[in-house]
Amino acid sequence: EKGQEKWPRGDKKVWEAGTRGLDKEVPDITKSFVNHVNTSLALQAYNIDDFGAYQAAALSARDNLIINWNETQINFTRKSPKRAYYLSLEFLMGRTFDNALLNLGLKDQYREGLDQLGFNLEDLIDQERDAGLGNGGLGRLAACYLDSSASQELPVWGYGLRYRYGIFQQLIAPDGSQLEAPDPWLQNENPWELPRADVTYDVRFYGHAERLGNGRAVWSGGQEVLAVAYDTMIPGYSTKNTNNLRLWESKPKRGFDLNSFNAGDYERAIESSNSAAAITSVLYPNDHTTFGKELRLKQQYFWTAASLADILRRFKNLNKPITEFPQCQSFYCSFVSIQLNDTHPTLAIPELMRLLIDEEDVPWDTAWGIVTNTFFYTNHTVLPEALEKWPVPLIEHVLPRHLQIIYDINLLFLKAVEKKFPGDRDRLARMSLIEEGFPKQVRMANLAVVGSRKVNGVAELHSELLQATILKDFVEFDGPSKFFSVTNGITPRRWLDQSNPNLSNLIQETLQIPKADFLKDLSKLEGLLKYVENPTFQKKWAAVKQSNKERLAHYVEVKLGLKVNTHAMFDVQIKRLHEYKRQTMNIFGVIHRYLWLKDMTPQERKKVNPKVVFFAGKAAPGYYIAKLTIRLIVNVARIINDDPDTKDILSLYFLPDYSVSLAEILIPASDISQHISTAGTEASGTSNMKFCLNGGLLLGTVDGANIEIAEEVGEENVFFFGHLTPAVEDLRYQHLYHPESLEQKSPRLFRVINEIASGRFGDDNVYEPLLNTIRHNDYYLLSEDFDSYLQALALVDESYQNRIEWIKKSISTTAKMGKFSSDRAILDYAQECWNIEPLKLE
Ligand code: T68
Repeated sequence: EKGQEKWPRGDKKVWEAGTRGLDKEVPDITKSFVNHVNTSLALQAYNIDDFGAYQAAALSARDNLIINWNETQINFTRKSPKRAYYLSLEFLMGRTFDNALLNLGLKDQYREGLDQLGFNLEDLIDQERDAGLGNGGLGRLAACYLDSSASQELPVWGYGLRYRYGIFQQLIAPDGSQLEAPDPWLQNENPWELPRADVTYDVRFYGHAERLGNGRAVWSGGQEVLAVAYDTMIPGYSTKNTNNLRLWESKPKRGFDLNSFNAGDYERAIESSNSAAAITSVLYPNDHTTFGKELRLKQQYFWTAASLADILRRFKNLNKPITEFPQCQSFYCSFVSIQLNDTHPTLAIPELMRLLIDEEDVPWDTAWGIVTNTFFYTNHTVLPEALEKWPVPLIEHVLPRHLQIIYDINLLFLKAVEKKFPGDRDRLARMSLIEEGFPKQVRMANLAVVGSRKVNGVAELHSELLQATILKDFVEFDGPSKFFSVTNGITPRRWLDQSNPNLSNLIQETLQIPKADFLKDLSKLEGLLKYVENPTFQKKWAAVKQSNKERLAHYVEVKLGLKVNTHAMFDVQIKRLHEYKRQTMNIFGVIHRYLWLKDMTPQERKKVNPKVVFFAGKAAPGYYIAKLTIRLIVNVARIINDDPDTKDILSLYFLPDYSVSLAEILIPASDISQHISTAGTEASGTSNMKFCLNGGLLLGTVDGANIEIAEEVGEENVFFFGHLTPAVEDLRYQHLYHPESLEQKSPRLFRVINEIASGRFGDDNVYEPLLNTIRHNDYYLLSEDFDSYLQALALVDESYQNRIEWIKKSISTTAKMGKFSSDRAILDYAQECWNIEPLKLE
């Protein structure tokens, strides 16, 4: 007993039994954990901390994944089904450990085993750094789709880049503005990846391309860089199927230049090796803007070239004729479909042409037939500034052979357009892959459309807008059947079971079905509708929300040292900072509320329901107006939270460094969330789905997937406001040519803006450029929507007063979210595009 006191943590007997590894009393998990502590980490019970324990537990969970992964991949190789590849420059995975345990169905066992060894599972989960290899919705969508592909047992691989630095870490400076710091997420070994030293490809840049006269060309010289594969296991939920995400790292082909080194020119010697390694060094932190930087182009080519080489090599192992590479008449003679996640991987189109023509000696027409049956293109935005264009001289310099191929594709394409629409020169100019100007530019969206079999938008409205605006000419040329819509989805494993275990448990206990039943068929949530009127169930539902609000409050207290009133309504807006998403309107709304409260007598204030507003999100480092918005939010928070008149009924928090794992805490705690983009600008949105799945109500504009959410859950359960898409163009025109004074348009907005300008929230003049965007042309129509926004907020307040009615809305919302599972979305792609079928590992 005395020795027991000195034992550092957990049960000494269990540690000892685990070390011996023979004791039948000790579960395998314990043995494997202790074994990893002792061998992989060379630690002991005496010197292991939570981080070490996380590593050991992760390695032991990984052992399970590796076995399933191997068996799945061998099964795919043996049965050679048609496969789909998801090419995405971003995979915003977040944490893996918790998700792996849930998908493996081992979470409870691990919790128990670790407890005996003196560790708390939740604390270990918190040790993991997010894999932040993405900016926002587009990257997180890719991650949800991988989870669904594995869970639906579909033969799908992801291909991306292994950035050494992910999305920057956001800090808030003393003056309230955003600062950026690097995100060295790989600093402490990443247990979830397997380096594949044997899977490498050479990738060429620069040099020159010489046509041979027979359609082929030789591309030589320039710089060669090595692509090395790293594999990440993607476990399916409640299946052994485990898919693969292959990320490429760039390395110098040879260590360094020995000649220069020997000549004493050390800098020269390592220069080329540095430039090779630089390609995968960092994720570009811009969403919705393009910069035309050479390194970004090199990233795109490096990744598509390595991925295509890998896909082609796998296909060639099958010894099938090359024409069977993509879609053909019969399901059984086609092997590859490739999804392009936005235009970022569009170079895959000329690259596959190059491989087929120059390396495989395939004639142009055959090659073009293969290419145009292989690729599928998803568009994620109609914002003009986000449509990728690359200067022709830059492509010519970096990828001379690809520019030739792009010009050849364009020539044949424009001939076909001319044939269908003779003499329509404007149309030719609009549809050309090359935009005239100084310099000329390659239009990547046009290239993606021309080179793909099908093209889709990410929600109904967005797909309609695409076809009516930026792709109109292409619809007229190709016919409407090439264009369709797949509404985005989210994985209920992470966004319900993992992030909100209390709700998931309540649902299971209420529906009395195994969790896997509703987590893999989200429409089963409709079963909850039977309980909407049940007072006991309502109480339990409210108690879960309350516990999630307390969890968030605890996070805020630990991270920011601030106390949050958990009896208030929680109002949340979390997303990338962007003018079109209108965080500005939200903060103006908060200021309006503050002024309104200040105008009241203390008695009147007592009758107001308390409210807490949360913001989180990053601004692109070069996006000045978005960064000013953050600064304004932070400074307004300082004033409001400190005002004794109002602080009990209104408070405001900007939570720094928004991430997937922070979203997992914020979303389940929300009563109401805001999705308030100018109509027609948000392609879909996916956090709207996450909030509603977790019983948070939606306040939003008639935009993106908000519309379909309302269709599913019923308009009576969402708070809509603002102008509709068809009005937006006219309003912008009016703003430009017949501007009305802000004072007339919205006196309330006028007052808010004047209060900011007067220096009430500090820094009198710094906000002028932000305020001017609204005073002047107000492109995102804040002044047009502000009053109806305030009305909607008032309606939210009123509805929240009737708590029972609110809870009923909340339950009904969750119950009707089945459509928004990413399982549905991925099956849409599998059927509409890829023509692939599940292949279950028995
Ligand atoms: C988002 N796009 C859409 N882009 O804005 C959102 N862009 O409505 C939609 O729900 C989501 O995609 C998924 O479809 C993005 O997130 C980017 O992050 C991005 C990154 C680099 C370049 C351009």
